[in-house]
Amino acid sequence: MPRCYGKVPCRLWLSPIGILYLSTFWVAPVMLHPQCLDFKPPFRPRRELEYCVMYKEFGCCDYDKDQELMTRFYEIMNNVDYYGYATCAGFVMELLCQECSPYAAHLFDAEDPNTPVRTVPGLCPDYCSQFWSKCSSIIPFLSDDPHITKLKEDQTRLCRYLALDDEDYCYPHLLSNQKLSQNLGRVQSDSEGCLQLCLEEVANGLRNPVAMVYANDRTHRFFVAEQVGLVWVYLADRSKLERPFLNITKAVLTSSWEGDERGFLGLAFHPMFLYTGKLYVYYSVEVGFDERIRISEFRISGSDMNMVDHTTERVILEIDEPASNHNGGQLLFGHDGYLYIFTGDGGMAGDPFGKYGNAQNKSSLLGKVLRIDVDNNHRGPLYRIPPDNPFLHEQGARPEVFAYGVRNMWRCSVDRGDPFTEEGKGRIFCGDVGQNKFEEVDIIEKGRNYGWRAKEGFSCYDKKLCTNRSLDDVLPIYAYPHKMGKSVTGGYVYRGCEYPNLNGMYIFGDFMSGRLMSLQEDRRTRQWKYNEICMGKGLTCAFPGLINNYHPHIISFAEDAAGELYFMSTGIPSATSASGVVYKVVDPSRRAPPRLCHYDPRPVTVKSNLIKFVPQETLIGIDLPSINQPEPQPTESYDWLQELIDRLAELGPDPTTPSTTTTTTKPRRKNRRRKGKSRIEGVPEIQNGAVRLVRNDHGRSDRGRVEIYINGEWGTVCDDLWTPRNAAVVCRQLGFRNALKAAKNAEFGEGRNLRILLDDIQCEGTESSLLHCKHAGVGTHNCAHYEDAGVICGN
Ligand SMILES: *[C@@H]1O[C@H](CO)[C@@H](O)[C@H](O)[C@H]1NC(C)=O
Ligand SMILES: *[C@@H]1O[C@H](CO)[C@@H](O)[C@H](O)[C@H]1NC(C)=O
Ligand SMILES: *[C@@H]1O[C@H](CO)[C@@H](O)[C@H](O)[C@H]1NC(C)=O
Ligand SMILES: [Ca+2]
Repeated sequence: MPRCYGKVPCRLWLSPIGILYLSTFWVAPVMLHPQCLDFKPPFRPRRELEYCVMYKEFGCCDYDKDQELMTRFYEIMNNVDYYGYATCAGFVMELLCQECSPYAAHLFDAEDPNTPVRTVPGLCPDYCSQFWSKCSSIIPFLSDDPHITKLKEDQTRLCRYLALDDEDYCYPHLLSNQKLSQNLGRVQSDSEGCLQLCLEEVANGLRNPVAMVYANDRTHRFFVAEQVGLVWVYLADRSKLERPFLNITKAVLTSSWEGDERGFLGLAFHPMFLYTGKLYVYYSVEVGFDERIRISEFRISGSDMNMVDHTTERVILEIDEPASNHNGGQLLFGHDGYLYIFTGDGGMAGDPFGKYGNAQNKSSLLGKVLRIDVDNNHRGPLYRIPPDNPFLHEQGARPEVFAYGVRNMWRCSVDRGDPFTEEGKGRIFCGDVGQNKFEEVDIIEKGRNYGWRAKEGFSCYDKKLCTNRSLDDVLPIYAYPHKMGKSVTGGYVYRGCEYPNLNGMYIFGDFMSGRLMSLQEDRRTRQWKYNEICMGKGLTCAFPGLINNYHPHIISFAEDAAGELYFMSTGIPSATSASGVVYKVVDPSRRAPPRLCHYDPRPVTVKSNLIKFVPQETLIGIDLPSINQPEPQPTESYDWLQELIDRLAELGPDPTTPSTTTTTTKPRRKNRRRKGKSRIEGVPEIQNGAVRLVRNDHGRSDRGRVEIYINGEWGTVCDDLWTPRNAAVVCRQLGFRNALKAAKNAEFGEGRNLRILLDDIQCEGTESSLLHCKHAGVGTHNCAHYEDAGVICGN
């Protein structure tokens, strides 16, 4: 997990997301969006259209539909004589071909499922009267709508019936409507260049989902790993197997503390999994008194293809972790077939270990990209060193090292390359989490130095190392300052089939700010162009099944077997909170032509119960009834924003109607709803007595104000009678061995927006939580926040 320094920074998301919600609410431009009669975005047909050629570049018809319309045209025209043909053929063709218009759903009133779909597109009055005067005799052949048949003698009434409310959008006026035709088919962006995308919910109820991978065995299953050490199988239809694929919760070291970076962190299937049955996992363990990261190999069960044989674990590599943060966690197979392992620098702040830190020290496996060969390891060593590893012959260097100068790469991916030209194929992209100022995105190259701790992003961190001529580091392709986010989550270059506009776009995010971002390379200059990604405003995401909001803590990204892009985020970043959701990224402005992205999954034999997927999320901010509300001022206040968000959520459409424009309201409270309906049996929420360390500034995670969770709320602890023994209970609970200091007088800031929950605590030092020590009753105190207690922990 990326680092997250406790409550205060973890919660900052509410401001940016709140503003995002606000802008959907205040701006809410009721703009049309391109949509076909099948409720999906338009596309460029694969095969050239022969009839409705005006929509051959972009529209809603593929070749088959076009042929069908042409057949209909001839059927209709069979009923008229030569004169009728000469005057009406053009009209009939135009009317029929509007099914291919990118705005077909609008022209045929198909956007509102409460009204029947029109048989004739919405016509502008002038056009309608021309049509009527020349071709009224043809109307019965065009439409079987009894209403139209009835009105066909009455031009005024017929044309009123065929009109659309908004004259700019009727046929043919919409053709000359600049706003509708410009940028048609391209990703829409707002005035700030923020790309408007939408999401589809794919899975939910997950506890800190850290990874989602596929097995490369053509089953199109996806495997989602939770930080506690569980991996779940989902079938291509998104149903989930009740029995876990892998369960190593007993071995995995983690806690319920929000932002704990330890746990089950990574998972990679062998590229030839179908034949080898092998997969690799990366997790935190406690061995004696040491914390380590472990990379293990497992094999699939011989009798159940949806289950790992838990007896097959072989530990490939174990590395001591000097502190509980910065554990890296990415595993992946490169296109060279080798296993890449991304470790963190070992933790604390500023990579303090050794003379110049771990990351610059090639004798250490920490702060590195490692590369090993795990093929044919059934006999002999568990892994071999690839013969072209860069430091094989450098004295003192570990031969596993592939690249160095890494702080804590959180989420890396391999680019599949352009589907046609293969450009970019095999590149490895990573997000490297920063220290105090910058988050960065890197492309990993063999033998290179990624700069840490000499540099953080483009800037110097350790001045002395930074100015050393022999540093010879690679700069990031992009770095962003902490006002945009404080913990990068690396993503993927989109190479899927369904959304051609996104091809080549590197999409990534930030765990702390909830920001989604994109980079696109200018092929000429090789410069990477940045664009933020926003959720589509107004009606942009008003397609059935799409949503326009997500939980803010972006934990990880994923690609499915077909190359479509996903991300995972949660509302409460605790390994025990089942509020994680998997989202698929959708471009509402354009899709691939129908059937292009079709695949037939290899059958899966299922021996466990299947749990059908039930989406929980809804589109928000659409067609809000006008309400009288004072314009709110931006503020940091948690409760105020939460309330506004709740209120907006309550105005959202009822999730049970597939309506895109419905104004039905249904009360819902985001967090409450999620807590109430966790659908995984027996999932503990945060335990009573759980603690976390919080600092108002940005710093080490081994120290901070003590906050405790009791009966559904977080609160602070007073320092009356606060002793090293009390501190020891807290530190051990958080996975540290010792308490170095019992801090008093709000040394780590005041938790003013929380209640003071405990006072007069007296521990023996062996209790498992402060609740088990002597203390005044919960909530009973005679102290104030300037006495908030803190700790500094150590190992
Ligand atoms: C995982 O295994 C543990 C024992 O190691 C067991 O208590 C737990 O119920 C299992 N979880 C699931 C979801 O099967
Ligand atoms: C480099 O790392 C190794 C292994 O951890 C350690 O023994 C050595 O002292 C470090 N070197 C320096 C210069 O810090
Ligand atoms: C620069 O780095 C090299 C290699 O790490 C080291 O040998 C040298 O002493 C450094 N020079 C200075 C001036 O620190
Ligand atoms: Ca760097």
